[in-house]
Amino acid sequence: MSELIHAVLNSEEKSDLRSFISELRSQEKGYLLRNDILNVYSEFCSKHQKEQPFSLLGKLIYYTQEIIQDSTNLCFIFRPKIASQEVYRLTEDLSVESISVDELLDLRDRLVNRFHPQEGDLLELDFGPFYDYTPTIRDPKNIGKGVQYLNRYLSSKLFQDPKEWLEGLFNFLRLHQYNGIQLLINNNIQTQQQLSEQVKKAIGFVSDRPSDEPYEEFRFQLQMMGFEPGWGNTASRVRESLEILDELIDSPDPQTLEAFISRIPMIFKIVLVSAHGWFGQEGVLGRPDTGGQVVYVLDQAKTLEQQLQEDAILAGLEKLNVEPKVIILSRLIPNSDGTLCNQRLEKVHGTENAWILRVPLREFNPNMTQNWISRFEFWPYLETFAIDSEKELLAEFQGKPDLIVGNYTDGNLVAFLLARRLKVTQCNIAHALEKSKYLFSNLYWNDLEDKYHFSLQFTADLIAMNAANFIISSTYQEIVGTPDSVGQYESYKCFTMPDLYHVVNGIELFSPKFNVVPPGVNENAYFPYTRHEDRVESDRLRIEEMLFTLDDSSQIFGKLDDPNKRPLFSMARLDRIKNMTGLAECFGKSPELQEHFNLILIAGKLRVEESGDNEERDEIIKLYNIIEQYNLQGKIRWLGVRLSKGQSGEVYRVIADHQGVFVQPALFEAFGLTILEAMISGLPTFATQFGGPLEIIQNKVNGFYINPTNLEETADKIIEFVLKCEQNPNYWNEVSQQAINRVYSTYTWKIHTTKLLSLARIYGFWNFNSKENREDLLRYIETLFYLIYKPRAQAILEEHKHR
Ligand code: UDP
Ligand code: LCN
Repeated sequence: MSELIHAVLNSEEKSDLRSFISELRSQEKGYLLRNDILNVYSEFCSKHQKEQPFSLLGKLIYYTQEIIQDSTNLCFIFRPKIASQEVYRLTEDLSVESISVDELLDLRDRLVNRFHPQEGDLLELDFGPFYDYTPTIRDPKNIGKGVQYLNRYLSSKLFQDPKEWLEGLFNFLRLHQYNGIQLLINNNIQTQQQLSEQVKKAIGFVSDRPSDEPYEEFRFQLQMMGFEPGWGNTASRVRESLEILDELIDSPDPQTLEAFISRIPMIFKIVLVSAHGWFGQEGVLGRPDTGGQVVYVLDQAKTLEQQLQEDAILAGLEKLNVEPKVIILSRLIPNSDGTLCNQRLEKVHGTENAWILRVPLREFNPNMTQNWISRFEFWPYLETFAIDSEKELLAEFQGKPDLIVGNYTDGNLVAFLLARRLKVTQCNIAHALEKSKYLFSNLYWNDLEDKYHFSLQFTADLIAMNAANFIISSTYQEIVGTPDSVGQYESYKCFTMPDLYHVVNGIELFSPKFNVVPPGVNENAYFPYTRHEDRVESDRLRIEEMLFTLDDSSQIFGKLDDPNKRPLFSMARLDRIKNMTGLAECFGKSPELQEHFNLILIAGKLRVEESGDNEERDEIIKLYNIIEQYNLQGKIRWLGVRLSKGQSGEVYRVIADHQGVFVQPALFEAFGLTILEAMISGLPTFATQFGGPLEIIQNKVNGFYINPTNLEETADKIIEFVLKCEQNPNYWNEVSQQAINRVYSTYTWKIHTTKLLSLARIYGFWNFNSKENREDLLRYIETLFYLIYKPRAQAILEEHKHR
């Protein structure tokens, strides 16, 4: 970047830079984020009739993420490529110097009047040194492909240092048991040398048998050779597994390693932690804090159980009464508002052995712990919840789980506490990291603390993401963003929490712990509207009436003047970031949209007094104001209904029957399950360009991007689409079919679970071989937990006691 700055300074564009700086100086804001910078620059260009992207200055602006102004200097924060940052100070006389991370963080503190050097230095958190022992990916485009990298790394180790690594592999193979029954190898094989010899012998033995001969018929002979169940269910499967091991011993390569580890029967019991929300199978979706995560975890639990069963059968464990078990761990909510969230144990529908286990919070204060608690207030309860859950899980599993998966900040922190105590592999799933969702959430954390408690949330995030053995993200950009926007995990790399701590290196983005594994969509509930044979006519009629004509003011607002217009549909929780009000405003401001469409919203509740959530209450009021301001009576229906999965599937299909569209207008969306649901149903979908939808949709191929902060442009895009549909009646069908194809080819739960289990095995193996290297990191993390997180959580608890 330094070269580029000097190129600008040494060219005739130097005067442009001067004028641009003076333009910046005229702004009220001292801290400009990317969007502000682009706006100022574009105004500057039109004022001075400059060609934007082609100049050197234009290029420099392209890489600028933030600009901070103080009384004399400007600080430019550049992102020359994904996951990297360079910071420069530009003085009044246009001299340039690079500044360090420490200086940058001090500067940010100064900007919010929280820089007090006379009081001594602030605590600095630096996770960097702990990653020195572990391999790191070099090329940013390979970030998120951790397992491929790890396989390559491990197999090269096997190759370079066979003695040590084969010893590791041998010890690993001896480790596996199911309910006390030894698997894979027994005491007849005592050394890795013997292992290598016996494998060849066993291959010879099974090769002589009919390929489909069941394992049980030659189990005894294999046992004598040192092999226990777990290699396969037929002679040919056992042979295949042994041959892969043989090849791995002789000439290791990444594919062979992955193929072999993926076959090891080592995962039977899984915990999925999803603590804060209403976790249930009915009547919970759409409540504040309870959306996609619950859908995701439930679907994941079902498919995981199924996959574990299939794997156990293939491994030849059927006769051992192996019963894989998946437990979703959540909190029990005594005042459960008609849901089953007050039940300790609930079986997951359609499974044999997947359960929701709900553990109550300790009775610190019945006014709090008997009721639902917002995710922003949940922090004080997590440690004791983890301790109590540990006991319950051990009892339910009759032993330790093999894998613990956390969800969202709170679940990930509980997963860390459990994994640390039980010494089990920990996987994290963020779903949404609030840090990038709420602008300046770290810089102004102190002012926002009462409402959001970000100091706890971001500390918990740092703890859990660093402690996790592996992290799965739904998209690449969740980790490191796009060429011009910072990723969600990337935002934890370096930031200040003024007066609390500075993070100089919060996470190693190039660590192979990161893996992109997107979720799927429940194909029983959500399927193309054209599959008439699978649809129930009476349901269709009921949903049709509910959406367009039913008069029920208790849960539906608005009567349509012309119910036959195309529906412009959206469904989301009613929080600020989901921006349902933005969509209503976009519709209100565009007579042309109103001419072509009715706006149908399924969102939250209809009455302020029915909501217990601050943001939801604000949004309800705002939505009514917009309806009034733009006179939308007769053009909008707003449904405050709770739908079952089957019903919501039929909603999308009925909207598609009417050749409608789906709009997802969030200001930021981490992933966006409604987009998958709408697309698989066959709805042309317009989704926010901020976040995950950018990877789900391929613009103008199987859907469309919108910038929800630009209402006019959003309206224009939808109008352009509808006009095209009117000219060419087949256009709607083409986009609809492309949307369906996109989901079936890329977003299925089968793909997700196969990959997740393969990751769990490989990281389990890696963890086993590198355990001692992590202890110092985990000790550091524990210190943060006890010295920063816990006292702050305690303070909230004191406050809760007085509620
Ligand atoms: N949902 C629902 N009713 C509502 C709002 C949402 O059933 O009123 C469901 C929706 O079908 C989807 C999930 O909740 O399965 C929302 O997931 P998404 O990832 O889109 O957003 P999140 O709420 O997790 O931020
Ligand atoms: C949370 C969100 O905010 C959504 O973007 C995701 O789709 C959902 O969780 C499931 O991961």
